[in-house]
Amino acid sequence: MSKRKAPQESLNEGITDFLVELANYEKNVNRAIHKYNAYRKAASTIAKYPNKIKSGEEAKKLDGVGAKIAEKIDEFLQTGKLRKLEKIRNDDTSSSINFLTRVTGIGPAAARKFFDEGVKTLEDLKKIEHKLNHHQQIGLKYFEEFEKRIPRAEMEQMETLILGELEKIDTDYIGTICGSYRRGAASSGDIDILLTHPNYTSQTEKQPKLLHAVVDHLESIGFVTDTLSKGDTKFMGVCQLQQSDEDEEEYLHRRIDIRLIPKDQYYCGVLYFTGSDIFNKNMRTHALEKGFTLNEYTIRPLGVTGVAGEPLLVDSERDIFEYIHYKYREPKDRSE
Ligand code: DCP
Ligand code: MN
Ligand code: MG
Repeated sequence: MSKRKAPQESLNEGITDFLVELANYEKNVNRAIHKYNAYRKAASTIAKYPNKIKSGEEAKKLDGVGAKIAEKIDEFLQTGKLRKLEKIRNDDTSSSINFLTRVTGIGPAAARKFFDEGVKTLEDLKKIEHKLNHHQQIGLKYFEEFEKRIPRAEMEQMETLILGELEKIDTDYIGTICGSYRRGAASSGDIDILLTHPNYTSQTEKQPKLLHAVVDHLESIGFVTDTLSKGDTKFMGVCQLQQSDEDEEEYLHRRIDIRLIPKDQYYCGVLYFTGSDIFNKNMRTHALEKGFTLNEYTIRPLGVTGVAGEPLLVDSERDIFEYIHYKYREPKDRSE
């Protein structure tokens, strides 16, 4: 999961930028996830709107834009700024907590705790490095590098490398780079890899070896450089491409997540981890309206009493769209 989302480029960039800033404030400082979602949703519909918005009234007609956001849009259009945001930016507590959550491994709760202990800046964190857990220490070590987005060309190089190495370990592996990369993004915050193998299904034993073999191999060739966490089905870590003779500069360290998924749940996983998160939410809502419950593992019909039945057979992403009568969308059209 990446921390910094790409800015939304649109005719209404000023508006979408302030909405995203408010969203992050609600999530990181107030831990108000519903408000975070509401601002993100409004930002995403406005980003898609093809005209330059001239008033809050006009914006209010769009999905997810209510009276309060419309009011903020009016204030922004009339004055070029937002008092609420100016206040947040000038507030020591908010800006420090917001900053601390940019370190991977530091969530809103840990950020609040560090702040209460007087830890506010990168320098402060370095001084109490021994108090950080391993994940946070790595987050601190690569702070500047993780802040940089990964250009698509580099994502393509990593995809080629990873899929090539998978083939060397065991030709039966199936791997997909999901996340924003699969949606065609020009840059990505991290690398999200989904992995499966025909020997592993939800009916067999867990097979952590299938994941660890891949991680160990990627480590042995020097691609994976650090581990943040390594479980039976999920690896979170750091990777780096090796510099070649043609390259002028070293590659940066990048965040990489690898998930091992049972074969029968693979396409629900691919769908979920391709996102976007807003697209996922909308699709889940649609599924519920059609009487199905959809998550990152399965799609199940809901009985009259609202109890979920057995998982339906899924052999492709398309199958899932068809079960719920949702028009198929290519990954590049799944921003919301
Ligand atoms: N996801 C989700 N809900 C969340 C977190 C993640 O549905 N709360 C899904 C959708 C995301 C995918 O997982 O697209 C990967 O998560 P990332 O945070 O890595 O998001 P992206 O890859 O889309 O963007 P980025 O380029 O910033 O990494
Ligand atoms: Mn990710
Ligand atoms: Mg990602």
